Amino acid sequence: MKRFGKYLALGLVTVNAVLLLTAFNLLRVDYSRNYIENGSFEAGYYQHQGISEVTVPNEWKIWYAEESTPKTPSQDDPFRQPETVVWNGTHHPEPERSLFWQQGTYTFKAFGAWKPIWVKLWQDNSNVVAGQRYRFTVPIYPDLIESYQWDGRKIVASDPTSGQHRLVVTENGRIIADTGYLDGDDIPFLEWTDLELEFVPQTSNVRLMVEFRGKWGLINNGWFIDDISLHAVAGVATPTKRATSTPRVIVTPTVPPSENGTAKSIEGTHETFFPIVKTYSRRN
Ligand SMILES: [Ca+2]
Repeated sequence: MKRFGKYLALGLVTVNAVLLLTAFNLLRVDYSRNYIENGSFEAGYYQHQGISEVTVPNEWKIWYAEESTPKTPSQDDPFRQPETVVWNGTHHPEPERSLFWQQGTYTFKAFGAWKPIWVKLWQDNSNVVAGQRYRFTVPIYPDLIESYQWDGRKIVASDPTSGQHRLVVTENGRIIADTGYLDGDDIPFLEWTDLELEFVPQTSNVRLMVEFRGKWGLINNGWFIDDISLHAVAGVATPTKRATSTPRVIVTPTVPPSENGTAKSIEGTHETFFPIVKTYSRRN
């Protein structure tokens, strides 16, 4: 009985120590800090595996589908290598300058003409605090064009499944939060959307990934990303709308629906230990 009491006391001391450590760590959380490194792509870049067509922002890693990557359902042509750039907008003319650059001098662009592409961009972060809620935000602009009018105006891709977008957070290889694949019904083409995902890590190491893909060989499969952030949030946040002075491209979707159909195709999401809050709000 004495030994049982000793173990009980030891257990209580351990639990209290863990609780105190957790409370201490939570007190260290800076709610004003952006925990993403080089989220606006202003801090340099490198060539992925020395490939000049695949430029990656520093602090980020990339994966892209190749011809051998299995196709998605109903896809006909195979995936091909995309081109990616960290684009300097210093001398770029308006109105594109204020459209594709959300913050600073550089924006990230991935694109492919007449070919399906699939890109994942991720960053490992070891500065999060276990038990704290975070919001991962990726402003994204799907530049998915079916054709151009005689005056150069863009005709947006009419099939909402032309573009699929996803945010994923993993911890030691295990998915802890996932938006699932969101197509054009959730992430409208030719405009900015803040794609957001909230999560609560159990450790201080997480991997944050944004993913997008186009399964048709459009005249332009393109995406812009800029001003990515990771912020600690208190409680459960509600969807937010961010004001922007960004002008929207005037688009006249006169092209009839694609023969490939307009059925929404969202693949299964994963069960997670913590509740997920996923929000996406248009920037207008
Ligand atoms: Ca930027």
